[in-house]
Amino acid sequence: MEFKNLLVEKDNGVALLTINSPRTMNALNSEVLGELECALFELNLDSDVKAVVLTGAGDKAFVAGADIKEMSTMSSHEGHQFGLKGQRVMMLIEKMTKPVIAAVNGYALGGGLELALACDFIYASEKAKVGFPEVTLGIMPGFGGTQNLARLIGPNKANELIFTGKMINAAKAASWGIVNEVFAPEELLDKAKECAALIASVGSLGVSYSKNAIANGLNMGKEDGFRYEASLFGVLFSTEDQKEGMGAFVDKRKATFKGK
Ligand code: CO8
Repeated sequence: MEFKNLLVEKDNGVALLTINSPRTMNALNSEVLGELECALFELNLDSDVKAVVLTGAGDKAFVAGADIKEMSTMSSHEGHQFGLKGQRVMMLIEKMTKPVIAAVNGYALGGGLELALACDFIYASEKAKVGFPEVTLGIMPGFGGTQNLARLIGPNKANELIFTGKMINAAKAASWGIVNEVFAPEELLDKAKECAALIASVGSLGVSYSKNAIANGLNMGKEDGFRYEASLFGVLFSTEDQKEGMGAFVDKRKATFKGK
């Protein structure tokens, strides 16, 4: 499928999904959100794709937020619908059976940071700046940011970032636990793709079930989470990948996984 605002490239199990509207700092308007929903849905169904890297075009921004110009004239009903549309994209990333790595190459603000936080983890460029400027616009985060940030770094740091509207740099974002690793700008994409390729080379069912266990387990008590993990663990023993992975270890050869 062709997109007006997105680029999709696939190489050896890894899909690179680029939001491509650098003139507006890749801001998320209704059209971009709709295209993201379609692209992510397709990538999730594509059995050749084992991991996705999500980034923004240009050297300034990952995504500088939801589109303020579009939002500025919205009615309460339209704002609600827009919020739900954005949240659908965030939830879709979380529910995808394959990992999505955010490669944050510049500003990740408001809805842009929410998009990065919905991904499974974040790699950032030294030039990245992240924050939630919503309060400076008289609104609050609305694409799941209050929920995802507080769960990720705890309420105190989330409160500070959200209540002040300030931006923090990549080093601070890493020290706060928002970003996994920081790279030189020219290295970021290669490092993200390298990590995605590593994920694409292992048993995709094990990866997918792990993502499921972590995401769902966070909404459960610990004992329920353990039980849930054990049930998924058991299911993997009915798969060809488990036989192949363990058989290859015993035979001292490289495993060839089929995702079945
Ligand atoms: N929306 C629309 N256009 C934008 C946005 C945005 N979020 N960010 C940048 N742009 C546009 C600018 O308007 C400008 O366009 P033009 O050339 O036509 O004037 C172009 O991108 C370049 O921007 P600047 O000239 O401002 O570039 P600078 O390098 O000087 O500054 C900044 C870069 C710091 C990123 C600056 O553009 C900025 O502060 N942008 C806004 C950041 C922001 O406030 N983001 C949060 C938006 S609110 C949000 O995301 C809410 C999410 C939840 C919604 C839930 C709905 C219910």
